[in-house]
Parts: sequence; structure tokens; C-alpha cells
Amino acid sequence: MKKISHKVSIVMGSKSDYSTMKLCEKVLRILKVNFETNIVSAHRTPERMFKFAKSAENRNISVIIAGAGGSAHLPGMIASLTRIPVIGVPIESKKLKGLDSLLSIAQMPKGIPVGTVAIGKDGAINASLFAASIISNFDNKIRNNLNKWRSKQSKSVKKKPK
Ligand code: RP5
Repeated sequence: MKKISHKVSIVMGSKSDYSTMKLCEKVLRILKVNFETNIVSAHRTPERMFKFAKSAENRNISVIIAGAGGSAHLPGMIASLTRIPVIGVPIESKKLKGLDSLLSIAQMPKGIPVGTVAIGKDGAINASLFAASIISNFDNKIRNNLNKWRSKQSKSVKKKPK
């Protein structure tokens, strides 16, 4: 069987999302998962978004992580244009603390799913772990790296609080 090299595509609606979304990159680097990072806005660069989503499959992207704040339609719009799994990261918005982003991303009507993680930095970290977890079904190297990461995390938790 031909070995497929898996790649995660990280996108975000604005440069201002990067302080959160860079944690996706950090985790993927630790797990040695290939990735690319781009700014793609559903409302400011709709044509870029369309091109990005339509070309993702031919570019061998396995999972898309899309971070958006405000009226966070980006992950849902991308998911509507590709069959590749999309994980949405609700960015913590200034006015509503990300609750608006969370609801926009999570409450997709039936037919087009978006996997949704927690608001903000925890969500960004979990989105990458989730992407690696999907890829680990098909890639032994990533499976080993993810298992090692989890076992290190378990070992780091002390039995007593002091
Ligand atoms: C969304 O609007 C972005 O995802 C960002 O979270 C939010 C605010 O964008 P900026 O005004 O900071 O560029 O498009």
C-alpha cells in the first residue's frame, strides 16, 4: 500500500487569532505531525477561503483546524466545501468571551459537521491532539508519538497535592 504522508492545515480568520492558534503548531511540532498555517477569512477573503477548501483534498490535507472568533462561520463554511474533517477552535472574543464563537461553531445544523473544542488556548491544544488522534489511525509514527505524549502527561501528575 502506498504510504500517505499526512498533513494538518491550520487556518484562522485573522492575524489576531494567532496568539491562540500558535499552540496548535506547538503541539503538532512535539508530535512530529506535518502542518501548514494560513490566514483565511470567510468574510474578508471569501475567495481565498473557497480556493483553500476546494484544493485541500488534492493537497493531501488529512485534517483542517479552523480557528475563528466573532461571528465564527469560518469552520462551517470550510466544512461545507470539503469532505475533509474540520475541527473548529472558538477564539475568545473581546465582547462575549468566545461564547458567540463557540455557539456559531458547535451549533451546526445537520448535514455538515464541525468537531468543536473548548474556547481559547485549551481548545487550540486539544484540536491538535484530536487531529493527531485521527491521523494515528493510519500512521504508526504518529500513534507512537501520541502514546508517548499521553504517558508523559500521566507520569507528570503527582499522587498528592503537596
Ligand atoms: C474573525 O474576527 C477572526 O477570526 C477574529 O477572531 C475576529 C476579529 O478579527 P480582527 O478584527 O482582530 O482582525 O474574523
